[in-house]
Amino acid sequence: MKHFCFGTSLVFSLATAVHADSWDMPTPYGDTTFHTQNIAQFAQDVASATDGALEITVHSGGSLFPHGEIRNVVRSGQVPIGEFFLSTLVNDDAAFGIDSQPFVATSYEDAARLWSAQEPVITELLASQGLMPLFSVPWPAQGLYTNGEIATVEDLGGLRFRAYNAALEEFAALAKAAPVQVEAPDIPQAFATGQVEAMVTSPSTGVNSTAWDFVTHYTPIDAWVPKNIVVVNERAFRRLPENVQEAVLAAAEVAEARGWEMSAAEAEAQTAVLAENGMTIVEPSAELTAGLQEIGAQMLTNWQANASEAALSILTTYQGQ
Ligand code: PCA
Repeated sequence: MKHFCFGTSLVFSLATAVHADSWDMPTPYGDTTFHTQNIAQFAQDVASATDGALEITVHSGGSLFPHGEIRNVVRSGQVPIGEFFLSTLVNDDAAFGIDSQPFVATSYEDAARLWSAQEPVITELLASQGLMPLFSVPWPAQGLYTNGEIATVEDLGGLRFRAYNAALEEFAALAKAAPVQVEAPDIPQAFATGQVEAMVTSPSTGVNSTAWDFVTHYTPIDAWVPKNIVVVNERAFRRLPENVQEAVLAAAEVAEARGWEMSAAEAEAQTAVLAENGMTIVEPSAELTAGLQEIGAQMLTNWQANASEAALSILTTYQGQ
């Protein structure tokens, strides 16, 4: 009997070992970022729903792969899963970039409607690369960080301006500022060394990078609500046992809903943290808003000129809703 028990537990543990999968997951943002915290919870949810059959190890802050490589390494299968800023894929297809166009969707409500129009289009585009989206979560609306008040677009002229994607580069250039690409974890260093002197980002990233150490003013222009996305390599996903696949999809759905809620809570709370740390929060002047809207209109015209039929359909679906 004893012998039999031993045999059974050995077989059982071998079976567990064979079926247990362990996934490395590169992400671009640091551990204090709410996106990273949401993903850590997602990984925990998957591990507990599958009794440890799938363990996801999150490598945050670009520590395993730099942000710009994450899509490619998931695509090639070097890692099975990863997170990145969705609109960085705009060179593949304009469809990926619509959420970073100024004044298209500026509230969570609009961002959610835009995402429901965008999701089927980008799902198909990603499928052609062997990728499958799991969930997408927005950042709070993007605001302006500067030294001193910015009353008009002209006040941005000549400033070395931190950018995180092509749209923000275009935005800075149209404002006659000088765009410099800097990843979020490198923001404090870029300001400290004078590489940049102004930026547009969320209150979350402002707080995560202690913006009050290098800028005095925050202007909530709330011009766009860009998203991160978590994707899996489709072959890696299909290799998982069916019940594990189901657990991943269920946890992803929960993570998307939780992430949107976290984002909305951050928008207010982190703006308050900027103020508590001595930053001056200035509502944008009518003149500044009008100037930024002109830039947005120009950018959207350029986006449309580069957009595929499928990308254009996102805008018509969204605007028709
Ligand atoms: N934070 C990220 C992307 C948008 C945001 O709010 C960043 O600044 O890189």
